[in-house]
Order: sequence, then C-alpha cells, then structure tokens
Amino acid sequence: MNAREDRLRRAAMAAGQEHLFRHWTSLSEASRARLLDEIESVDFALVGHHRSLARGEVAAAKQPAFAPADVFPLERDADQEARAVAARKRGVEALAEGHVGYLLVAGGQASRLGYDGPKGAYRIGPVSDWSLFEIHARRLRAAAARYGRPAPWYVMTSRGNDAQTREFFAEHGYFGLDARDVMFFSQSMVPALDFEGRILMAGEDRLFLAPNGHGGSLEAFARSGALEDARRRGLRHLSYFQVDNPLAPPADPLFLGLHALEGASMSSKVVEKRNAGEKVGVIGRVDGQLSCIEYTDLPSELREARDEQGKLRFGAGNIALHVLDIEFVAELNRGGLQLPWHLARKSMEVWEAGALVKKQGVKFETFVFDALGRSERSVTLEVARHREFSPVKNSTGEDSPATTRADLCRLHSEWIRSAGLPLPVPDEGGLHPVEVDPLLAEDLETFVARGPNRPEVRGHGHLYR
Ligand code: UD2
Repeated sequence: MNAREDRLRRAAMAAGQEHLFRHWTSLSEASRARLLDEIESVDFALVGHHRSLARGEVAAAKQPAFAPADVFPLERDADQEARAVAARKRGVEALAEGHVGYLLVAGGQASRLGYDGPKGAYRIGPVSDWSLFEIHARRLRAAAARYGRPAPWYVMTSRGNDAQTREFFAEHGYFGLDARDVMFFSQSMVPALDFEGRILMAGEDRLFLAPNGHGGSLEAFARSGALEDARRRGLRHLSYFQVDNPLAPPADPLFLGLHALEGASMSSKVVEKRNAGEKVGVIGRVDGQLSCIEYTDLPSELREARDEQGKLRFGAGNIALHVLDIEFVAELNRGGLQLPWHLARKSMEVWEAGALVKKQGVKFETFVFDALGRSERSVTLEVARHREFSPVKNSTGEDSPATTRADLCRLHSEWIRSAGLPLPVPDEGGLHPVEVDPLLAEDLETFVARGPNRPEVRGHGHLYR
C-alpha cells in the first residue's frame, strides 16, 4: 500500500466510508488510480455533516415565524412611479458605465426534461429553433448594442456538462459574442448518500457525485477567478438568471436601478402566484430574515391567507432573477461560503454489488436565495409573468417546451398585433407561430418604434429580425 492509498483509506474509515474500498482487490490499476482521485476530491468533513443530516440525527428546527416581504409592486402609486423613473435612469447609467456583468446558472442536469445534453443547448425558439443559450446570448448582444458596452457573461456549468457546453458555444461562434467576454466555470460536486449516510457509487471506480445546487455558483464564482475578473473589469453588479427561462431579461434598468438606489447587496424579482396551490417558493421573511420560503414549508393557512385587497399574503413567487453585488459575493466567500444544505430524497441509478440498480438516496444542494438573509438591504420587484417568466423544466405538461413556446408566441403576437402587422394563420390551439429576435426588440415599445419590415417566413411561422 502506498502512502496516498493509506492516507485516503484512513480518511474514509474515519468518516464511516470504508465501503469505498470494498472492491479494491478486484480493480485494475487504472480503476484504482481513478477511484483514489475521486476519493481525494471528497471533503470528508462536509460528508460527515451530510451523513448526520441523511441519518436524521440533526434535531428538526422549531416552526419558524413567517412574514411576507415588502414588494415593489407592478401597479404603482405616484410616489412609486416617480421612484421607478429615477431607478430606470440609474440602471441605464450602470449599464452604460460597464458596471453590470451577467451570471447564468446552467449546471443543472436537465433530468426532468429528459434531454441528453446541456439544457441550454435545447432548441426552444418556436419559429427560429434557437437554443436557450442562443436566445440568452442574443439578449446580451441586444443589451451591448443598446448601452454601447459589451459585458462579460459568466456561465456556470457542472462536471457533467462543462465540456459539452464549451463545445456548443464554440461550434456556434459564441452566438456572435466576443469569446473573451464569455467565461465558463464549473460548480463543485458533492457525493450523494444512502439513508445510513454512506457515499453511493456510480461505478466500480466512481462515486455518485451531484452538483451542489445553484448556491454553488457563489462559491465557484470566487474560486474560479471569475470574481477577480469581474473586479478587474470594474463591475459592481451581477445580473443572475437561470438557463431554463428564455423570457429572462438580463439587462433590466428598472431592476438594476432600484437595487442600486436602495444600496442593496442582493435583490430578487417575483411574480404574483397564480393561486395558493402553485408550487413555487415565495420571497418572504423567516424569523425576520429575508429568504425564499419553500412551498412545502409554508403552513397551509398561510399559503391561503389573503390581505385586505384579496391578494395572497404570501404571493411573491420567486422566479430566480437576482442582482448581486460583486463585493457582496466576495464577502459571502470570506472564510468559506456558508449556506444551509437542503436534502433531496431521490431515486438514483447507483452501482451496487457489481451492477447498476435503482435506489433511493439523498442529494445535497445549496440555494442561491439563502444568501438573501445576508443582504442588509434588498429589493423585491414584482414583474409581469407573461413578459419575464416561462421556464422549461418538464418534458410535458406544465413548464415544458410546449408551454414555453406558446408563451413566446403569445407575447410576440401581442407586439405584432399592436404594431398593426398581420399575423400568420393560428395553429389548432389558436396560437400564431411568430417570434421576434431579441436583437430587433425585447419589448413592445421598441418593437413598434423600430417599425419592423416584413418577417422572414419559415414554414408556417413568421420570424421578425
Ligand atoms: C427553482 C426554485 C424555485 C423557482 C424556480 C424558478 C429552487 C429550490 N427552487 O426551482 O423557487 O425560483 O427555480 O424557475 O431553487 N442549477 C445549477 N446547478 C445546480 C442546480 C441547479 O446550475 O446544482 C440551475 C439549473 O441549471 C437551472 C436552475 O438552476 O437553470 C434551476 O434549477 P432547478 O430547475 O432544479 O430549480 P427548480 O425547478 O427546483
């Protein structure tokens, strides 16, 4: 036994993970080397913590006190409208001065979508057939043109899709962006455990590792050198968005401006929940701290509670669009990023007794919105769902490619109709197959002002570009 093997065996043993070496004698030299590499990458102190969580050894916290968040509403009174006007101006300045960079989280595994590849490569444009990445990239190009400044785009991947993501961007010429403004970085992976707290295996020489949740973006941003890059470029704010939502407006002067005027460190956008039963987290206060309250954590009487205007008291649905200050991200990482771990009990395909079998286990994730509680000031901005939020999550039904394409068609049909332009024949569902390139317009006002020409006809659809 060499010194390295000895050290890792001891570490695994001390953490109750000696089973990792169970098949050692039957492994080839190459497999042994690989297994040691995997074991060496494990943070056993963290696994020890996860082990007690998986075994249910951590006492459940008492029921916290929940309160709604203050929301900057969509329907505004005169004072709020005056603030919005000032904020837009401030936001435009931040963009024009090059103080804003973009952070996209695309490290998820797209398992619910059932798509084999990075989710961002999924083709979603109803007429254009553009991928999610391409639509996001076009919005960044539109922002660069509008504010006279290209800005860096930090794209978080994970071990399973990093290489494919980089290739996809390269194959598509970075969608017209300057490759020097696109930086990829990979989030950390953490081992999944069984209910006894043992690390699960994915193969004879491989551990079952899963991405550490979108909260991992905050740690990986600092570790990868992206934070230093952002400082070097003089950035102050990061506009954070998820790969699954092609309606996400990355460069929103109102949001950026409200955040800056408030002197906030981290801010969020929300949409009004469709109904009490809609399964989204809501931005609110938990024992006084701003956070996102998971649907399952909110007692049903609070889920149903309404204010004097009849609106849901806890109706601020989180759509995972945030602004984060660069120095806030740096601060969060001082002394190591500390975010709470959330457990997801899932069925996984694991390697056991020489074969792949389905087994229940536990994955561990951190969530970006848990950093909200560390932000002394914060803005929660309500926006219109049909303009900003339509995520691709599932292969069919709600939040699927079909609903996202329909939402894009509906939104763009509204602009085309308002501009007095003809719409193509609707499909059997009543949807007009139309799409507007973000480079042409990202809102109704710009679309109308640009006085668009005849659309490009593609099949039955119309593409304005
Ligand atoms: C998330 C939020 C939910 C709501 C919704 C909006 C949680 C727990 N819930 O739901 O409150 O805001 O989004 O769409 O977050 N990702 C990574 N690395 C990871 C995990 C996820 O990059 O380790 C990315 C992933 O690529 C995707 C995004 O984060 O872009 C959201 O992940 P999800 O689809 O797992 O989040 P979901 O649907 O649970």
